Amino acid sequence: MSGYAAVAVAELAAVAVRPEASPLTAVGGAVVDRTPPAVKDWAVREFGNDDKLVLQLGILAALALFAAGTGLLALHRRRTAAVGVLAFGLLGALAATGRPDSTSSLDAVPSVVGAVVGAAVLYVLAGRLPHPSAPPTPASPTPSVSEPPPASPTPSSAVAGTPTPDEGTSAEPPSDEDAGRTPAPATRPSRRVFVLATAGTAAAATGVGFLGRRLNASTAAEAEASRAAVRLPAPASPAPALPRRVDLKLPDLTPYTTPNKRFYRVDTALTVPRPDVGSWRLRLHGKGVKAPLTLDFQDLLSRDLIERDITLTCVSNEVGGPYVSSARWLGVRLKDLLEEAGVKPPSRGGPANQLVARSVDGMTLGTPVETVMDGRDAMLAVGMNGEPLPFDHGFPVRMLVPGLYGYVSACKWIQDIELTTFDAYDVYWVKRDWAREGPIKTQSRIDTPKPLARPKAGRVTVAGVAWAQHKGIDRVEVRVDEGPWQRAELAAEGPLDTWRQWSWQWPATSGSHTLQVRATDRTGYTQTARRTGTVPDGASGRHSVVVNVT
Ligand SMILES: Nc1nc2c(c(=O)[nH]1)N[C@H]1C(S)=C(S)[C@@H](COP(=O)(O)O)O[C@H]1N2
Ligand SMILES: [Mo]
Repeated sequence: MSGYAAVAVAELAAVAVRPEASPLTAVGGAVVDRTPPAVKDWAVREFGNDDKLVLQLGILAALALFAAGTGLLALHRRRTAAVGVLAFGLLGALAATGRPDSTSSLDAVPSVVGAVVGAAVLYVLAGRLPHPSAPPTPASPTPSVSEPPPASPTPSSAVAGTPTPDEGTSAEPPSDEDAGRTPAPATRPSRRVFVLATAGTAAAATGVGFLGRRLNASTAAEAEASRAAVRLPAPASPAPALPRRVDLKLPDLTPYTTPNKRFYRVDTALTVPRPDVGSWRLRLHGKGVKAPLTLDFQDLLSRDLIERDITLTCVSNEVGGPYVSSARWLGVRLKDLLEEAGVKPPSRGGPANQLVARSVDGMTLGTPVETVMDGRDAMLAVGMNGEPLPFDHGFPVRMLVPGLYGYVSACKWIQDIELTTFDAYDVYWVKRDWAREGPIKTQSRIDTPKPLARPKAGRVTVAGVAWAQHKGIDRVEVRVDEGPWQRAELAAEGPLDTWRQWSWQWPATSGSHTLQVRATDRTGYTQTARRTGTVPDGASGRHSVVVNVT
C-alpha cells in the first residue's frame, strides 16, 4: 500500500516538476541508458514498439516485489522498513538526475517526495497492525467488533492528500505523532483501524494518481492543440512526381509510402516529448561556425522548403525486419543553413567533421559534416506526408539525412546543432558500442508470402521491397531452395533515396520450400550470404522465408 501511495504521489509531483522526472520514467530511462546494445537490440526485436511498455511493467513488478518485501519487514521492524523505502526513493532520484536530459536537481523531487510519503504511510500503517509478537489469533474477531469506532482514519489519508511537492515533506510529522501513540495502549491495536487506514490510503492514493493523470492529459491536449494550429507552407521545391507504377499495390506488399500511423518508431523516450512550438528554438553553433544562429519555428517556415520522398531505416533492423518506412517529408535544406552560418565541410577546409544534433530529451546523434553537405537532401523536416510531424516522429522539427541509418542522422525533437569533431565527442549510441558512421546497407525483404504460409501449388506471387538509399536498386533476384537466381520484376523507380518494390511469379510445386532474395545496388554491389548482427553498424545477409505449398 505504501508503495502504491509512493508511486501515485511521485507521479503527481512529476507533473509539477517535469513529466520526464517521474520515477517510473527516470528509472526506465536509466535502465535504457545502461542496457548493453545486444540486450536492447533483443528487447526492440522481441517487443517491437511495445518495448517501453514491457520495460515499465517490469519496473512496476520490481517495485511491487520491493513493496511486498518491505511490507513483511515492517511487521517486525517498521523503522528499518521505512528507511528502506527512503533509500529506494533515493535510487529513483539518482536515476532522474543522472539521465542525459536532466538539467536540474529538481528532477529528484518526485522520487524523494514519493519515497517520504511511502515511508510515512508504511510507518503509520505498520503501527496500526496487531503486533506480530502477540499470539496470532485470527479466530478472535469479537474484541475488535466491540471496540469503539476509531476516532478517525485521517492521519494517513491526510498524508496522501498532499498535492504539491513542497507540502509533501509535511507528511512526516503526523507519522511521528502517530508513532509516539502506538505503543502506548496496552490493548492490541484494532484490526479495524488498520483496515480503515489502509482503505483510506488506497482511496487517497488513487485520487492523487487520477489527479496526476488528469493534469498530464491536459498538458498533452495543449501540445496537441499547438500542433493542430500549425499551417505548413507549400514547398519552394516540390517532390518530383512519382511514376504511376512506383507502387505495385499487391496484397500484403508494403505500400510505397508508409502512412504516418504505420511508420516504424524507434527511440529511447519513455514519455514522448511534446515541445511547445511557440517557445521552441534551434541553436546552430560550434567549431567553424562564423555566425551562430538561433531560429524559431516561424523562421524555419519562412525559408525555402524542399519536399522529398525518403526511406528511413533503423540500424537495429534485422534482416527481414520491420524498422524501415518511407514518407514524403517537407523541410529546410540543412546545407543551406550551415552555409549561411559560415560552415565549410572538411573537404573545403572546415575544422568540424562531426555535426552533433541534440534533442529536447537530451539524446545526441552524430553525423559526418561531409555527408550532410555533399549535395544530398539532408534536411530539418517540419512535415511528414502532408501534416506537421507527429509527436512520435519528432514534432516540431527533426533531422533527416538520406542514406544514413536513423541513429546517426534522424534526430527527433531537435533543439541544438553543434559542429565539432569525432575525436572530441562521442554521442549516445557511440558510447554504447555502435559505429560512429552508419551508412545504410543495401537490403531486400520478402513481404509475401509470409513465413510458414500455405499457398496453393501453381502461380504464387512473391513480392517485397529492396533499399539502397542514395544509390538506387538495379536488380532483385529470388531463388527457391538454393536453385538458380531468377530476376524479379522491379516496380517503376522513384527517387534514389527511397526503396523499390519488386515481384516475382513463382510456379510453386507442393512441399516445403525456402524462398530467398538478394538485391544489387547501382554501385554494382550484390548482397552476399554473409550474415552479421545489427551491432555495430547494421545487419547484413539475405532474407529468406519458408513456406509450405499445398
Ligand atoms: N531524440 C531522438 N531522436 C532519435 C532517436 C531517439 O532515440 N531520440 N532515435 C533515432 C533512431 S535509432 C531512429 S532509427 C530514428 C527513428 O525515427 P522514427 O521513430 O520517426 O521512425 O530516429 C532517430 N532519432
Ligand atoms: Mo535506429
